[in-house]
Amino acid sequence: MASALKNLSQYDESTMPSAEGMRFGIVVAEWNAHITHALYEGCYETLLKHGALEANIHTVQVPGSFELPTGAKLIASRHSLDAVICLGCVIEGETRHNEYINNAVALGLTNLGIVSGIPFIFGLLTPNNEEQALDRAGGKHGNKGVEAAVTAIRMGALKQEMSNSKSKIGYS
Ligand code: DLZ
Repeated sequence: MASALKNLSQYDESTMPSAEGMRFGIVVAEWNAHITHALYEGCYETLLKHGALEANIHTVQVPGSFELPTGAKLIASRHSLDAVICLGCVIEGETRHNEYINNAVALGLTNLGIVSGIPFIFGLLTPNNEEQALDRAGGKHGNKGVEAAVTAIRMGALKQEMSNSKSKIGYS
């Protein structure tokens, strides 16, 4: 659903699993830091709000959004994690750099998730201009960092549930 119709910070709290005992990685891109740091704040606060412990949240910064998948792989190699949240903001410019970066991040995180079985969450803003970015980083459309944290908790719970279940997809 287009975010014109949706506030990215709104979700049904009554259906949220507890994040107590879950371990998270957060990777934050430094490009457009005034935006990505606002995403980070929303993300971090939401994890804590649902019971995650500060000691179980590991954060790294990477130079730009293109580096998010590599940063995500590095942090997942270092810690045992239930989900990795990637936060960045690629603003459209005069060239098509944004398309290359956004597609690379989407593909990179998809591949990491499928290969590892760890949820890698796409918390990348892809706005046409700075105003659209601000609207989604604590402005009138909420905060995509909150949405990314909510998705991470839900997927972390699914991962834990499937790890404990005998019936898995596959041949073994
Ligand atoms: C080069 C670049 C440009 C032009 N724009 C952005 C942007 O809007 N947001 C962002 O996160 N990163 C940008 N980058 C940097 C790339 O993501 C990457 O860090 C460099 O191309 C080096 O690999």
